[in-house]
Amino acid sequence: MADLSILAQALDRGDREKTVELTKEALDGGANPQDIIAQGLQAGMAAVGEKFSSGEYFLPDMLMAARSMKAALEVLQPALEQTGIPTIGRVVIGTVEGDMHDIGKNVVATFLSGNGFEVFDLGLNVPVQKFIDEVKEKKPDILGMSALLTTTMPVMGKVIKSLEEEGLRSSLKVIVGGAPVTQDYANYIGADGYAHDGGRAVPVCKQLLGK
Ligand code: B1M
Repeated sequence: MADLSILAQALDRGDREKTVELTKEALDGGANPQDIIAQGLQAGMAAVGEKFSSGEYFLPDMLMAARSMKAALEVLQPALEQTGIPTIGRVVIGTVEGDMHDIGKNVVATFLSGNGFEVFDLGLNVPVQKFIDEVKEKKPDILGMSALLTTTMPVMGKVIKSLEEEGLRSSLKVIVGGAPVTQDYANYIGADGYAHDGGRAVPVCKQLLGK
């Protein structure tokens, strides 16, 4: 079994080539893609975040780690996307306005589409009005919002308020997530669901739709 802590270290160093190589090795060696993400890639990212907080790392270090993670996720994507599963429900998802973090949101979107959801990914830095417009147009069963900054978390509440004002709130379920988001915060802003990570987003979304 692959030692995923070595993968975490390669990502922490921002070594894209090694991160991709070790991800391929782990996958070929039979490791579960979800474990590769959680114990390898996400663990490496957590170390990067801590070093950024302590002043050991700077913005370029975070960017190098982000690029390494994106490249590794591309390797994992086919394994995460099973085929032939009937559509369970339609999801519109995005990272809220002011927030340029999209890696976690991409992981959640990949997990959902790999588990039978039809996913419309609006990308990052999505304005409140864009969420509303897309809900009107795509008529999703679920709206998913991601926020990685304490300063952008409140935007998720603003979107929920706008949905209410537009008379759209009762027609869909809302799930929120992102590193600083908690179940308590989700309850506070009136979301229907919260997931700590991409793997858990799948059962939460299924449960929200009674599946
Ligand atoms: Co930034 N950043 N960053 N950053 N960055 C954090 C978030 C930070 C915690 C680092 C730190 O200080 N320790 C900190 C936030 C502090 C705070 O608000 N409390 C921070 C900061 C301060 C900043 C800047 C302000 C830095 C600066 O400019 N001085 C700046 C802000 C830019 C902006 O958004 N306006 C900034 C910029 C960046 C980069 C652009 C360099 C890069 C992002 C690149 C990208 O995403 N394309 C970056 C990175 C990489 C990070 C860290 C290191 C890693 C984030 C990540 O990708 N994690 C991060 C530290 C950390 O989180 N430990 C940090 C891996 C990812 C798989 O996990 O995103 O948590 P995560 O997603 C998980 C779960 O959260 C959950 O499932 C995902 C998959 O399992 N989840 C959901 C996420 N969304 C969900 C939605 C759901 C359900 C679950 O339902 C819809």
